[in-house]
Amino acid sequence: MTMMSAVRPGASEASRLARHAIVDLLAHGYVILPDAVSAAQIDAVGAEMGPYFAATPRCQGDFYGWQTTRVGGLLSKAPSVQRLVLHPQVLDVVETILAPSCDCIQLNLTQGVRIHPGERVQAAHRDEEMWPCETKVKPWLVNVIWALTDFTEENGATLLWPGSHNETLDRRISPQRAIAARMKRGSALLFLGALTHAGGANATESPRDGIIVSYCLGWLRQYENQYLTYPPEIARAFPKALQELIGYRMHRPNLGGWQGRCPKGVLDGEDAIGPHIDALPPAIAAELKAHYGEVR
Ligand SMILES: O=C(O)CCC(=O)C(=O)O
Ligand SMILES: [Fe+2]
Repeated sequence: MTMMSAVRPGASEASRLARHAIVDLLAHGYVILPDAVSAAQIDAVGAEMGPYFAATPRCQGDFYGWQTTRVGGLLSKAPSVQRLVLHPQVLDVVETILAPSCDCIQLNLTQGVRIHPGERVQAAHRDEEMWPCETKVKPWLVNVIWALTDFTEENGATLLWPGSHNETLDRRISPQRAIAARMKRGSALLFLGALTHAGGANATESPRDGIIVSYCLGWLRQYENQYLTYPPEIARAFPKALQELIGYRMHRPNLGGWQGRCPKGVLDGEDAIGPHIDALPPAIAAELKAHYGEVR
């Protein structure tokens, strides 16, 4: 056994952990993956985020908070976040939950959240509230909060209302029912977009830092406009998997195109003058073929 395999789960161990995580996430609405990345990886993210947390003014608003600093567009500001977004076990869990309801999942946002000393408890909410649709039969969003500092009850660990994803939203839900997502830095909290939760109050002298990585169904409007945040000249340098996650990909049938073709064409320098080309899932393609027969 090598050093690596002694400290890192092998492929089958990782997929067993992912299966457990999926069961917990669906049952309780959240799950914590302890030590999901190494201290070195979290150090790198923290070092890249430091100057942005320091330079960005505090938020303004009763949702965002008044003693909180938020930073968006992390894939280019803090490139180490790219590895968090592409974390294989997290992606495995998220895809299992969201992929059945879309052609492909997408990145909804990346956001650094620094809760400063003195910040009050955020109002209870659901992250799926941004899409004003009464009933959502299946999950539309899975959020991940990566702990850059330890999360404690005292410093503002995210508050969660276990099981609330099966209830209707109650903004005045009892605080007694909430639990604090205590976790060590390098751990990841995953929760469903329908789970009632809130950023915690920070009663300590030090900031609480986290990174939100949010994934959603590929046919929804993204919270963070990914194409303005990562225009082609920036996105071109990203790994293909990341380009696709932010939306440089067609969502079949025929959604999110550029000039009637796959938006990846922009990154590849394709000519804007060209044919519209069907991007259909196999079932619809077969239906249309059956409708017309083989003759074109
Ligand atoms: O930072 C946190 O703990 C949670 C923040 C949150 O829920 C949000 O901003 O939507
Ligand atoms: Fe939230």
